[in-house]
Amino acid sequence: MSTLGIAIVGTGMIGAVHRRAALLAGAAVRGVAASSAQRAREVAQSWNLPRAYRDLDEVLADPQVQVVHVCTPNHLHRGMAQAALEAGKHVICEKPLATTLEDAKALAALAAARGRVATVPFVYRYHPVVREARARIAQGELGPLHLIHGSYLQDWLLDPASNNWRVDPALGGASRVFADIGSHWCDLVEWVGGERFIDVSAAFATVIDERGAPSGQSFSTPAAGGAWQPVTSEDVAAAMFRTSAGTLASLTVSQVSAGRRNRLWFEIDGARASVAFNQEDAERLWIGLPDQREAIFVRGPGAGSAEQRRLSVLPAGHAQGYGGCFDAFVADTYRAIEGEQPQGLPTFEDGVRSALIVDRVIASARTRAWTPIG
Ligand code: SOE
Repeated sequence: MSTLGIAIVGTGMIGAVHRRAALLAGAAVRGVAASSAQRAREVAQSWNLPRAYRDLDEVLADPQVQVVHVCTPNHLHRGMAQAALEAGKHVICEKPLATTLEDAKALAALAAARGRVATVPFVYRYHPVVREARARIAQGELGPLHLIHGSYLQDWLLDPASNNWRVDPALGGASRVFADIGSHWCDLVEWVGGERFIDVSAAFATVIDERGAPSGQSFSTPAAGGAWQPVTSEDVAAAMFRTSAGTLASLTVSQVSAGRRNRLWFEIDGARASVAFNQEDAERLWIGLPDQREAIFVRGPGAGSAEQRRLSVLPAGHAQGYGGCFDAFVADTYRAIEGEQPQGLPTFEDGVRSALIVDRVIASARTRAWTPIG
């Protein structure tokens, strides 16, 4: 495999995660672009990179860059990913792919027309035990599905002093908590369960009406001072879905649930068995069985499905986790650029699917009605 040259655009918490994953996958990080030339210089120095790009145009003009990682606030995704594709680059674009369904569709069409690899980090697909759950369901171990349920809860916006660009719909998009983290849950359970949602009934609530001045990165400690601002995006949401096979699903999402830092949890209950997964305890898959039995499948390279083994790069008992998912996702994106076809790689098409679900969830919350997804 030849060394890929990559550039990272956006230097917040997630830009640093992309950088570590790129390095581990053997790419050469050529440089970084940020919200200002000064910030790009500071980050390039601390990351020990050859270049601090003044802006995106400079990134795209660099012939040593084959892949652009778009890690900026959501409202910039469309323009940046489009420019990168038009310049012939492969693109990894943070989720949500775009803040509207139309923009997400336009990006996916462009990536297909240009024949570029274009992926979106729905990285929870890369937990090895998630792959195990998917394989067991695909093999029929659970039988027909009866129910899908779960939640994705965080608390980094619990303090009214906390604020962030995501809270502002002009920068984050019309939906906040659902588009930011509900999108992960929907991608995950559709992919694991193999059934697609066709209808939704959703409700949103903003429980903190005013927040301090926007500051800092996601999950950072709020800074004091600044004028308080009214909040219009949702802090919590509840949604019911129905799949094409008729299975009911329910989801609760929140960024204001004390003590829940990044707890994505789902359970899929079938006629013969159930499986449950907790992102904060991701070394184990719970398997519920009839006749007073239950089992735990432990992550590791020595047992289980082929994909579970492939992604278990450390022995059982040596925890992997979120960072490992990101590393595997980025490595698979680069493998796709080299012509391989890694299983379960989330692409711009998955970004469009997610944008469609978010669009329909928003419509349902506004109209208070069951709304078709399609
Ligand atoms: C913030 O809520 C965030 O960083 C999301 O944007 C990510 O997609 C999720 O993986 C963790 O939380």
